[in-house]
Amino acid sequence: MRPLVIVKLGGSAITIKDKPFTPNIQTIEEVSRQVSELRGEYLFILVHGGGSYGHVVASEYRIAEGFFHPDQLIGLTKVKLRMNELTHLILASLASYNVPAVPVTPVSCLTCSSGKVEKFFTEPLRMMLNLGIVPLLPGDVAMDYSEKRFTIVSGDQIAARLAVELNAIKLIYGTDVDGVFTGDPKHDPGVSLIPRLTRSMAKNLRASITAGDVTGGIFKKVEEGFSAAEKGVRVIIGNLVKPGALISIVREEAGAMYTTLEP
Ligand code: IP8
Repeated sequence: MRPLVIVKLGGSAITIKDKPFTPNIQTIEEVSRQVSELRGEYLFILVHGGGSYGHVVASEYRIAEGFFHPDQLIGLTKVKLRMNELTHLILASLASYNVPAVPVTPVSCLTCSSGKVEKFFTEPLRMMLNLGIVPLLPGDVAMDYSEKRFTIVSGDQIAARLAVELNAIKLIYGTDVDGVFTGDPKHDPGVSLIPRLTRSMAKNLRASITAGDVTGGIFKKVEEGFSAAEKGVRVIIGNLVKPGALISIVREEAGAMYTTLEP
């Protein structure tokens, strides 16, 4: 069987983050094209983030805090509606490149406890992979056994968990910057890319950078990424907005820019 690569399509890459409910169609199309080109060599699971779709509504209804008021319940519906829109756009794009993808809804096949995935019914995913189908999963709302009762489960967490459980050879976190930098590349032109990031480097960086959304997002990814890297998955953080970047990251071509996590 072809080796499995899991790609997390970060919200910053596939949506325009500061424009509510706006997709980055160019990136979605370019990723689809590259997946169709790589499909002969690898099996893929694609996981996508919320970007300017899910996060806007999830924070309006404070879904990640768990259940504290019945008015939040309609927020679950609204998050699902928005995330379904984004899933649909990606699915349509994959179909246009003849990639046989099937959307899988995490809220229906996993449960959480205190925001962490506990049980994950992965059998349908395994059966899809056996057929060469590309499962497509969004970050999602999820039911939670703790007093939270519901939560948001990030695409980052879903991707890391699946990478370990399904023995992926690579887990790629795709974002809109080249990887992890010594500071925030969007605000400081003097920063440099860290090609190989260890846990202790990440800890020091985290302490020294006063996080905005971008850095906070990167560190969440790094944390989830290390949980998979420590179990033998090769974890890479790279830029999916650049044309052709997914192919050069998956193949780890010489000269390609990205950060690998070194457990
Ligand atoms: O963007 C969360 O996924 P993420 C998605 O990977 C929702 O953190 C539903 C807000």
